[in-house]
Amino acid sequence: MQTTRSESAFARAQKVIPGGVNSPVRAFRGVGGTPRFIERGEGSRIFDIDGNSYIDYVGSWGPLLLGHRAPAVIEALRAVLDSGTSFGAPTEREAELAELIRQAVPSMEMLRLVNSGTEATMSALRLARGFTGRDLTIKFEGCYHGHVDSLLVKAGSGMATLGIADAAGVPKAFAETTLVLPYNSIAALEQAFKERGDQIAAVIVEPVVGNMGCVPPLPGFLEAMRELTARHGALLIFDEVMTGFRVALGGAQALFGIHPDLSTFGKIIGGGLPLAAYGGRTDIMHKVAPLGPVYQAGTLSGNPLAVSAGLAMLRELIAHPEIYTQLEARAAQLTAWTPPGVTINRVGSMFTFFFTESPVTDWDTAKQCDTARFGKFFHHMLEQGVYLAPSQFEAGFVSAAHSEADIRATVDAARGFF
Ligand code: HOZ
Repeated sequence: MQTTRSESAFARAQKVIPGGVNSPVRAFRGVGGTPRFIERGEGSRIFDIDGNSYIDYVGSWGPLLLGHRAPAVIEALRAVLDSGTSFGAPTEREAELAELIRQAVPSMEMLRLVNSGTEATMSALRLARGFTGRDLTIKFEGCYHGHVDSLLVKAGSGMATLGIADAAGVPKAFAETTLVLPYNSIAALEQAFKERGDQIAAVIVEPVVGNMGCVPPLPGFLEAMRELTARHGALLIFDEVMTGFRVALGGAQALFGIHPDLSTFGKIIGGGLPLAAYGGRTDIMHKVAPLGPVYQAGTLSGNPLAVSAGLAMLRELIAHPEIYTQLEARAAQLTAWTPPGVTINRVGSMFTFFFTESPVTDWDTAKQCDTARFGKFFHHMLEQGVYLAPSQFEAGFVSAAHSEADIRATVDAARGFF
């Protein structure tokens, strides 16, 4: 496979951008080698600048549920370009997008649009503190909620990939406001609430983890979290940046029947453009400025391009619920075999091939994986024209653009490794 143009693009980028990339996992440090520089995408495929094509299971890290250049999204973007790119003043379509999100996710009684998942979780957390008058947050080891100072403690995604336990630059006092517990441990949650229940503002969780690879909640875990937070006057925040509109139209909260107080969304709701949201109970959202004292703002929030792409995406998903049946079928086809020495986790169209024989239910079990062997598998797949996330600790995503033939080709390529 020819990679000379990617190699020189990477060398050039490394001189002006840290690691040559604008988000760490893209640098291939978790698997070695040269990141492929991408020229374009179409449907289920991406094409690099050397002319290689790949079946893509990254999908821009989740947003592209309909695949690359979904016609509805591209048409909406073409149309909005004729009216301008940003006004810093309200537009009608922002309320329309908020209404569609609320229609699909009833716990989002009111919401605020922001630009990234990090912004959404940062704002939700500040709001939880402002509402409860408490400072502590519980998060779970291996969960990643963006690069929010106080949440960069034992975080997943790039932190796990690069082996950074606690990020430099985070004031100790901020990190100390976060209690980190093992994912899926009801006992640890009960203990934390027993000891400090009256100081805990919120529990924030990826209801299905995507950022240590795909790790589903064990039965009863989310239910216990809901019960304990309610009993102690703490808020439950579901970080659905990855799972929202992916594991079900109504997100993980619909799949598991849990009603959080606040939620964060991103990725899919922006249709591949920078857009995210936080929201939830009306009485809590009334604390956000200008209604209340919790301040949060943004010049590009509600940006016309991003909102138009998001609207087009959500209208498609709401009009075609059969997309979720197809996603389930394709992802099941992809994971309906047991490679030796591998445990496959999957929830809907999110999946991970963990290079361990033991079940993966939390960070302790995820980190037992043979990451060197994963790296070999990753490069084998790349050579075969399949683009997986370049880290053992990230989820893969099936899109509605993946055909049965794509999945068959992927399984055939993977079988060739074992
Ligand atoms: N942290 C993101 C996925 N969990 C990766 C973002 C990116 O590299 O674009």
